[in-house]
Amino acid sequence: MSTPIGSLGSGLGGGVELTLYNLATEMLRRGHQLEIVAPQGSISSSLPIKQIPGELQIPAQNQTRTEPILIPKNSVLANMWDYARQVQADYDVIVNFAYDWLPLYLTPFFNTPIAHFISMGSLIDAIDEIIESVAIEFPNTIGVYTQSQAATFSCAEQCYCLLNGLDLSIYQFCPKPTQSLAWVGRIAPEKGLEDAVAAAEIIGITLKIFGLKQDVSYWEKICQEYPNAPIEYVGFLPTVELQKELGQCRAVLVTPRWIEAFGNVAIEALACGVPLIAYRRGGLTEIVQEGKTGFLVEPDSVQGLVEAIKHLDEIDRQACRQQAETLYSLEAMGDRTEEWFQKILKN
Ligand code: HBI
Repeated sequence: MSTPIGSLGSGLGGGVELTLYNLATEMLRRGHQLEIVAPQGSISSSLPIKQIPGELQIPAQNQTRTEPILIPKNSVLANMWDYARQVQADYDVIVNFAYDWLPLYLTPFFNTPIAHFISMGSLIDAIDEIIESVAIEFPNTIGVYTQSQAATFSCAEQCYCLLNGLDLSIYQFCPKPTQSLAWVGRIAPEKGLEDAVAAAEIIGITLKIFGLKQDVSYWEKICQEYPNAPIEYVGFLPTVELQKELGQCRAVLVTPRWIEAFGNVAIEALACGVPLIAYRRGGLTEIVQEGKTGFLVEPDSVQGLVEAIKHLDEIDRQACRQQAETLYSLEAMGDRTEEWFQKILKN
């Protein structure tokens, strides 16, 4: 059951689109049958998709914490779950990828068990409340990316950590990098790009910037504030091109201002053998293996970034690729997911 904020392939669903796509691919490879239920316009060459019409849901991160739950007329979310109600007997488990109140509220009304994949930390009180009550009434049914994301809810101990998974065959290991550093992500204030630019200016190493200029005024402010910084805006690249460019970099700087549930960019970098220099914040604290595959830095400390860059030669790039293969392959993610489903079906 996909996210109701956009059709699959639109990118509106962010990281959770990738997680759903990778998990579905891996489950099919393992011989499971499945159908993806998603908003009208969702496309996929290889996956069975049931498209549902209706009004998209508002992104939860655009709402305030105390805002009431809003369901539009002809809600695609409601239509998706009415379809699920009708076909539920055909399935052993229903997997919910929506970060929304309705699917969680509907859990007791369904006969087929529902596995909820919660894709962000705590954002809205009414959603926190329903997550916590489902976690208690239906043990093991709340899945998250990381412990630090789970810790933003009161039911942290009841959450099952799935981490994330990538198709590693797309990512080529690069043993010999250029001198450049990298920063990857949506160019928006919560991603803290200005710190990476400031660090690049202090240390005098080129910083290659990959990603969508989502907030242009934010980008322009950085260019005005650091006119002499050695930065190169590469743009938003599709995965195959991104990994080729990213792999050539000495390290990637990950500077989130908010608790990121996971860090897709971080595991993509590891998959290419690129060490991580990241703020000690959110999911990144469970990805970076200190001193082995990168360095965790005091949050919001530009000096901390500069210090870490000076120690980069201590990191073995092969160890970075190895961590991705051990923890973030589709097989590893598939194992964790099957284990999760088994736990739920044993309830
Ligand atoms: N907001 N209401 C709502 N529902 C979602 O499923 C949702 C969202 N905001 C962001 C989002 N999903 C995903 O892009 C992130 O969880 C990755």
